[in-house]
Amino acid sequence: MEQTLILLKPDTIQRSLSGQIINRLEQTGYKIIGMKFMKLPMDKANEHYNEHKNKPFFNDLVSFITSSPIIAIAIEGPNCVEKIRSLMGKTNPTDAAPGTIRGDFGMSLSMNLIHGSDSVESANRELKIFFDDNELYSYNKNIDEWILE
Ligand code: IDP
Ligand code: MG
Repeated sequence: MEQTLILLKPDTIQRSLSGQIINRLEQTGYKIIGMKFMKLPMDKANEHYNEHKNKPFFNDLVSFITSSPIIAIAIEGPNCVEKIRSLMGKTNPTDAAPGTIRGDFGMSLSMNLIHGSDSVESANRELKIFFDDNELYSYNKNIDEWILE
């Protein structure tokens, strides 16, 4: 069973879109196993976006993600890393397909609403930045027998 990290970025909270986006994540049947509302400290932002540290947009990216609160969400379910990425849509909302979160709600590359881990390895690394082990919950939902094979 895979797990992945999602961040609802500052623009999502500022635009009051958290509920609509969480609804899209939940209605897939994937299980929320952790969730935190937080203002991301600079050191965690640097660690999270470490792979981009040499890119020209790195400073703007870190400034943006630390500028206002975010919601960090841990999700669990089969193939959730890839599936959540496809639900999010392409990085630049102007390229993202209608029906995707970025395609439906976004217009700007820097304010593209949501982060999702891009591989199982990234997910495992990123989840540790945002959640301690005892902040991720394993639990059953009776409805799962109608969702999971
Ligand atoms: P992803 O969020 O779809 O995984 P990444 O390439 O990992 O995309 O980039 C991380 C974030 O950095 C993007 O979501 C976007 O907000 C921002 N970003 C990516 N490329 C650019 C760019 O060329 N200019 C400005 N911001 C960018
Ligand atoms: Mg990425």
